[in-house]
Order: sequence, then structure tokens, then C-alpha cells
Amino acid sequence: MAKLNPFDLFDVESLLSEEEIMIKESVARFVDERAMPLIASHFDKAEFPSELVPEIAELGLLGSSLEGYGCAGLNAVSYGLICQELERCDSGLRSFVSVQSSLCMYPIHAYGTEEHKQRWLPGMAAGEIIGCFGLTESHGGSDPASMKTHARRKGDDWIINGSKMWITNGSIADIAVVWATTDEGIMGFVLEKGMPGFESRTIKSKMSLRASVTSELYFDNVRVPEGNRLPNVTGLKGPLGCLTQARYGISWGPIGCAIDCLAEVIGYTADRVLFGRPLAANQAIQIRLAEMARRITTAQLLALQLGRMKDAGQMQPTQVSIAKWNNVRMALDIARDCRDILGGSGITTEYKAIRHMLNLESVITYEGTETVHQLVVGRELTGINAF
Ligand code: TGC
Ligand code: FAD
Repeated sequence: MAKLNPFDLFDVESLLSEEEIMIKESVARFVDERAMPLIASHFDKAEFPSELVPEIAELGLLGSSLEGYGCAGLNAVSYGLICQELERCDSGLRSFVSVQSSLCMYPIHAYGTEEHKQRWLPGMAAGEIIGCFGLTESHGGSDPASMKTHARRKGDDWIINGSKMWITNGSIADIAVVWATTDEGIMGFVLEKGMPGFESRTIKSKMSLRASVTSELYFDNVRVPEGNRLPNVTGLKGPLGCLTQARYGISWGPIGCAIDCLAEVIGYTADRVLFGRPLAANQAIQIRLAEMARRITTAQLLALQLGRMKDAGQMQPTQVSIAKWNNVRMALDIARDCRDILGGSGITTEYKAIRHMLNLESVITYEGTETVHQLVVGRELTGINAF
């Protein structure tokens, strides 16, 4: 019998098209050759590896599932595979691509005018314009409907006041898609770096996503032209529609972390000799490794089916909630368990488990906490809104 691939026990790869395999392999090559060698030191120094952005753009990974405007127009499964391979390196790398693609380019593409698309998307696809997405505020990210940031019409302009918290790419962004309440409902605006009254501040002392920039945004009477408003959506469904795109990618990404952690401990337990035999020869260790493989396999099948439903135009937000919840929880549990199996070595970034583990503490919180996704599923089952 042929030897099974320990990281793809159900041969999910055989369900992919030739093009999807080619995309996965080219991102994997970039990750192994260019990103992996430098990620631990960037994490240690709390620096985003901005030197990788031109190559990420060159590979067509920015706005990869959008059509036109310099974007690659790939299918949803390919976008998922891109997220999985990038997050195999570090959640921060996938976060950068998620925010640029799903949270900034997507709303410009879906809710913007033709002029907006021509103005920003080609530069964003080329990595020359960096975007961020400002929804969360400090008083409660799970409940974005309670936002206080406000935009008031003044002639042909809008005056924006308020602040946003925990914004990925915030201090390196050239533009920010900012959601604000207005007298006509929640609306989206594209703010540009340098607009008077628009400031950002990098959040320091993070123990998670250290290779990613996270910031606060401040708006003090920022005058934004009507021409910078995204006119084709009003209400919370605007930002929530973007979150569905990003959460879809996050359903795939953590599979990469889990595979990376499992690969590391399979090697480690084979080499580590305790009580006269390899650690891997112990039943207790094999059960833990088998449990990891079982959960990775389940997550892979869930993500692929979600992607096929998205490509068929049938994916629903509740299904995204189940996948994000299951797959992030799976990866976080595996990273924590791998950290333990590595013993003392597992507490340094010389090994990868602790970096993935710390990153996944953010991933389980952002884009809807685990509880938020559980309650979305609960609402679907009972018809009762528990929020
Ligand atoms: P609710 O009444 O449920 O809905 C309001 C309107 O929105 C529509 N809708 C959705 N549309 C698209 N996708 C979804 N997932 C949607 N969910 C709801 C809904 O149909 C309705 O439309 P309409 O036409 O009837 O007005 O709103 P609610 O206030 O009850 O929302 C409940 C809840 C808790 C699910 C929602 O507020 C929520 O998802 N909260 C979590 C917030 C969150 O996830 N924030 C993430 C911020 S961005 C981020 O974390 C980036 S990190 C990225 C990175 O670095 O990788
Ligand atoms: P809270 O909403 O205050 O939640 C606190 C706790 O209460 C959680 O455990 C939650 O599950 C629980 N809880 C909430 N409601 C209920 C309930 N009804 N029942 C039971 N328990 C409940 N946001 C952006 O807009 N753009 C970004 O680019 C972005 N990037 C981020 C990057 C990082 C590294 C991090 C950490 C966050 C980022 N966020 C971003 C914000 C993120 O989306 C929020 O942190 C998240 O939505 C949770 O909001 P909160 O932190 O205010 O927690």
C-alpha cells in the first residue's frame, strides 16, 4: 500500500484542480524559500516583513479573487489555499493579505464607484498602496452596531470624528476603509494618509501577531470628500459582508499553522530519546499526534467544501462561522499541545509552535470571537437571537 501523506491523510489534494495545485505549490515555494527563513527574527523584533510585499504582489496574492483592475481573478478555493500556505509561515503574513484583499480591496470592488476601482485597486494589487479596515472600536468589537465614530454631512464633504482600535496594517496603510454612523445609517469612507486630523498609533507590547502591525486610528474633524464615500451600501451589512470574505480565508489559514506544528513535533519526537527510546514510541505521544492528524483532516475537508460552496455561489455566513470556529480552535489546540510536547525547547521561537500558538490567540479573537461564531450557529438552529 502506498504511504499516506501525514499532512493530507484523506488525499484532499486529489480533489483540487491542476491550477489550484499549481497555485498552492508556488505559494508554498515562496513561503519555504523566502518567508520562513526570516519570520522568527521578525516576530522576535516585532517587525512586519515589509520586504516581502513586492514578491507577494508579484505572485498575484493581493485581491487574488477579484476580477479586473490588475487582480488575478482566482476562484475561492485558490484564495483559501493561498491563506493556508501563508499562515503555515505566520498568521501575520496571512493577516496582511486578508486585510488588503478581503477587507480593503473587496469593499472598494463591491461597494465603490468605477472611479474608486480605477483609482485604488491596480495600486493595491501591485502592493504599492496598502490598505486597512477600521470597524472595531475600543468599547466593544463584538458589537460593531454600537460604534460611536460619526460622519456628518457638510456641503459636498463629510466631517468624521471618532477612533478605531486594533486595526491591522493601520500605521503602514496609505488608505483606510472606515465605517461610521451617519444620520442615514452606517456608511463606509476611504480615508487617505495625510488627511488633516487623521492619525494612527502603533499598538506596542503585543505578545501575539508580533510580525504584523496593529494600530489605533483617530479622526479629529477629518474632512472627507463625498467622492471618497463608498456609495453602494448602507448599514451593518456593508462591513459584515467584508467580514464574510475574510472569515472565509481564515477558515483555511490556520490549517497551515497546524500542519507546520505537527510536522515539527513528528520530527522532534522521532529524534528525542527519553527512557531509552524515541519519544514517538510512546503510546501517549502517538495518540496525541493521531488526534492532531484527525482534526487537521476534518478541517481540510470542511474548508474545501466551504470553498466549493463559495465558488458555486451557495456559501452562507453561518457555514463560514462553523468553519472559522472549528478550524481556528483546531489549530490553537494543536499548537498548544505541540508546544507542550517540545518541552522546554518549546518556549523559544527557535521552534515554531509557540509563535503559532501566540498568533492563534489573536486569530480566535478577531474576525468574530469563538463565542460570536457559536452564537451565530445557535441563532441558526433555534431562530432566537442571543446577542
Ligand atoms: P444582524 O442583525 O445579524 O445583521 C445586520 C445586517 O447585516 C447582515 N449580515 C451579514 N451580511 C453579510 N455577512 C454576514 N456575515 C452577515 N451577518 C449579518 C444581516 O443580514 C443584516 O442585513 P439587513 O439587510 O437586514 O440590514 O447584526 P447584529 O448586530 O445582530 O450582528 C451580530 C453579530 C454579533 C454577528 C455581528 O455584529 C458580528 O459579526 N460581530 C463580530 C464583529 C467582528 O467580527 N469584527 C471583526 C472586525 S475586523 C477584524 O477583526 C479584522 S482582523 C483581520 C486580520 O488581521 O486578519
Ligand atoms: P469584546 O467584544 O469586548 O469581547 C470580550 C469577550 O466577551 C470575548 O471573549 C467575547 O467572546 C465575549 N462576548 C462578547 N459578546 C458576548 C455575548 N453576547 N455572550 C457571551 N460572551 C460574549 N478590527 C478591525 O476592525 N480591523 C482590523 O484590522 C482588526 N485587526 C485586529 C488585529 C488583532 C491582532 C486583534 C487582536 C484584533 C483585531 N481587530 C480588528 C479587532 C477584533 O475584531 C476584535 O478584537 C474582536 O472583534 C473582539 O472585540 P473586542 O476585542 O472588543 O472584545
